[in-house]
Order: sequence, then structure tokens, then C-alpha cells
Amino acid sequence: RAIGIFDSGVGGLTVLKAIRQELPLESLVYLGDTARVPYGTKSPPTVERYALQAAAFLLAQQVKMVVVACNTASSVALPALQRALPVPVVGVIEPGAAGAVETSRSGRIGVIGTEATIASAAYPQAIRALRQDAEVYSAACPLFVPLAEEGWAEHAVARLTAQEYLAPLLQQRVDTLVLGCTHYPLLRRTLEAILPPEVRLVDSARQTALQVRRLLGPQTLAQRGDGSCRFFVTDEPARFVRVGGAFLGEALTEVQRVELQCA
Ligand code: DGN
Repeated sequence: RAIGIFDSGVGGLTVLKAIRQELPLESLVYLGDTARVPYGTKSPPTVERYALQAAAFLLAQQVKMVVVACNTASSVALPALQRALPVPVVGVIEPGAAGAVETSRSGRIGVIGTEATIASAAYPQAIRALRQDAEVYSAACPLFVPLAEEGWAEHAVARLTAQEYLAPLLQQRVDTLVLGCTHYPLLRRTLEAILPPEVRLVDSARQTALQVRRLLGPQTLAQRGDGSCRFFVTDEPARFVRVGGAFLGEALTEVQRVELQCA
């Protein structure tokens, strides 16, 4: 059986890519809820409803696990998903928080994400659950999402935007910065160029892939898949195919449009 992965759109492809690197033999089913993206600016009850509908679609594909490859959905809908689904559900927040705690020496940790992720305080809570004396400083960076989707993650405009957003965090002398949004790995080079060299970046996509591997444990050959990926979206596939290629690092083929059932 496959691993199910969903996101509000193309961003979760960075998580899919990391899972595929860690677990190349697993079969993956990806759903991008492109008809309703972005989740990052919506209220928690709406994101929770969308997330439950996306997960129900994956369950109907007989998946053995659901990965919530969206920081916004993980921040606000993980408990509801874990209650509702009969399979293990992995979000990106706890793995990202664990990565930050492992990485930080000083315990002064910065977190960047969408407005909804930052408003939920899910990262500071998860970080402090692991390290009580951690000082967590957060900043919403909503413009990074359209910049990444426009292919401008490494343009001067991205650099200026990053300087504005990160200035308050840098004043706090953080030594670690969590990329708490699926799109931010694309801005890694831009961020590295403006951050002091001692600040280390934590990519929740990679940490999540490691968590998925731990949860699956040792598997027999028969339990593994065939390394295939199937892609579904809720809007016309054309934009997903065009923009998603940059997130995945390769061309997307055979993307199918689906209609989600409303609960
Ligand atoms: N996938 C979303 C996240 O990681 O928070 C970003 C895109 C969005 O819905 N705004």
C-alpha cells in the first residue's frame, strides 16, 4: 500500500521529494488541493474541514499512512486528523521542532511560516515540549509563497523581502531558523546569503521524511511499494504541472483532476 501525502497545492512536493529520497521504494499518492489554495491565510475551522476532506480522498486510495505535507494544515488540523483517520498521520511540525532542538546550541530558535502557522503557535509549543528553556521567535513571511511560485525565489526582490521579514529575528540572535512552510526550501540560498554564518536552517521536509522512515520501521519486500508516484489535484492540472516542476526538481506527468467529497 502507498503512503498518502497532501498539501494545499504544490508546496508539499518538497516533502514528497524528501520522502522519495529517504524511501525510494515506497509508492506515493499525492493530493494538492489546488482549487482551495492557499490555506495559509484561512481560519483554523476552514483549514481543518479542507484537511479532513483531503485525507478522506487519500484513504479511499487505500493508503497505509497519511503525511500532512503542509505546515498550515499540520499546525491547525493534526489532532482532528489523528482522531478521524484509521491510519498513522504524520505532520511536519513535530519533526521540524525536533530538528530545531537537535540543531540549536543556544536554544534561541527562529521560526518562519504562513500567517496561520505562526498564529497557531504550533512550532513554539512543539519546541518547548522538547526543550523547556528554548526561546522561540516567530515571523510570518506570507510573500515568500507567491515569490517561490513565481520562480523568483533567488531574485533581488526575494532578498529584499527576506531582509525585511528576518530583521526582527536576527536582532534576537537566533542560532537556528526553522523553514516552517513547504515553499521556503526554495528560498534556502536567498536566506543563507543574508543570515549570519552561525545561523543554521532546519528544513521540516527532510525531518518529516526521516520521521516517516522511523514510523514505517523495517519492512518486508512485500510491504514496500514499487517506487511509483501518483498525483491528484482539485483544480485544472496545468498550473500545478508548470509550477510544481520547480518544487520537485523534475517534470510532473500524469496529474489527474479530482473532486473532493464534502463532509
Ligand atoms: N503549504 C502551505 C504551508 O506549508 O503552510 C503554504 C501554502 C499555503 O497554503 N499558503
